[in-house]
Amino acid sequence: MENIETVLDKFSFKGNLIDCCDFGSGHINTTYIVSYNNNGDIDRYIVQMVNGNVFKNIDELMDNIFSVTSFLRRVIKENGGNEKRETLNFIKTSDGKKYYRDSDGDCYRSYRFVENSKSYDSVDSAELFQKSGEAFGKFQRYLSDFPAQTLYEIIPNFHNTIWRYENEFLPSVENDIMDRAKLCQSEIEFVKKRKSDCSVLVDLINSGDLPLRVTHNDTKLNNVIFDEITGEAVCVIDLDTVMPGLALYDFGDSIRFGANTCCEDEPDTDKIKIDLDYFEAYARGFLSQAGRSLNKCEIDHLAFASKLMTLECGMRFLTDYLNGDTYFKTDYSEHNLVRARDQFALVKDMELKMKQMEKIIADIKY
Ligand code: ADP
Ligand code: GN1
Ligand code: MG
Repeated sequence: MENIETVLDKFSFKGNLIDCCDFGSGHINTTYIVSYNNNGDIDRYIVQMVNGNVFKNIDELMDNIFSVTSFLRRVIKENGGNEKRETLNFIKTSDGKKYYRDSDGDCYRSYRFVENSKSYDSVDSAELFQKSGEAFGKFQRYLSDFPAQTLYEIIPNFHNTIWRYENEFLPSVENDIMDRAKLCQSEIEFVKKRKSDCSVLVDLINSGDLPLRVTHNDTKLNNVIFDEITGEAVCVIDLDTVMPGLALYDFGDSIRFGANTCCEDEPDTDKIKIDLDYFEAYARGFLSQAGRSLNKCEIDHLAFASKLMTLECGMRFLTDYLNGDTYFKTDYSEHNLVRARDQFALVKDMELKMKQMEKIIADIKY
């Protein structure tokens, strides 16, 4: 990794660099916020080193992001919005490239920081969560005419849960390269007992009941930014995994993260529950924007998808723990195991409340 100032010199930022700090709390990329004094105006940019272990083809990744954001800019303008705030605006390098590859092979990209905005790592009110549901629902609606076949599948099988079970989870248990399986037998069994859940959505795609749409695929609350002054959702960020997918993945992953009463690495699993008020608030927000374009099979599986995305994410954390923490950023050696346990505690609570979750969805008018 080159010195960050050497990297910044490759972009066409105007003015003098006054500050560069680590930023954000994503599990994948390394994010900085940089400030430039441009004749007395302070211009701020996000600069990110893209995780090359996760994203193998940066050209395809950046092509996807540039085509999606240009499409969104047009639709936002047509709908009377502000395209400078409501989608990411990327900055090319001084030699006109979409990213900079340094001498070690690490890749960096940059976009304008949306001023007076913030992201949240946990939900602090049902109202905030409802707004994030509106933002992701609108994101999907705005991309409904995007030609999906022109997008690269950046991480194949990203939410193909049964594929992850068979090709990632089971091999990690069998190979047990860190000799950690003995420390998580009950968690391994928890996943194995739910194998039949893993194929439900994939089977419905194959039978033609669930349509592929252009989806975000990583709809954590901290991938939406909010206006610091008005409190309204401004923009959906972290576009690395925008690909053809299911509306159910986007809905379920948001619930997994935001309707949990605790954060993703709460040490006390007894505190972990699904908050049904938050579940309802998000569903209202999401359906108010995207509901009319969804079919009955999609609506009928919203509650189940919330449980499945939680199970899948827990399985991914557990797989990474067994593989020696090579995918997600971790702060301590048990971090991925703690995260996996939390997801499974949430799955258990959703299983208890599944009927109530289904009724909440059935009662929403949109
Ligand atoms: P990762 O793939 O690592 O999650 P993100 O693109 O989501 O990377 O960025 C990491 C974090 O940085 C986000 O979760 C968010 O908290 C923060 N972030 C990124 N861009 C902005 C922005 N324009 N305004 C506020 N926060 C931002
Ligand atoms: C990662 O990049 P971030 O932190 O928004 C991961 C998601 C997981 C999430 C779990 C590309 O999201 O799939 O659900 O962590 N992103 C990728 O917190 O794998
Ligand atoms: Mg993120």
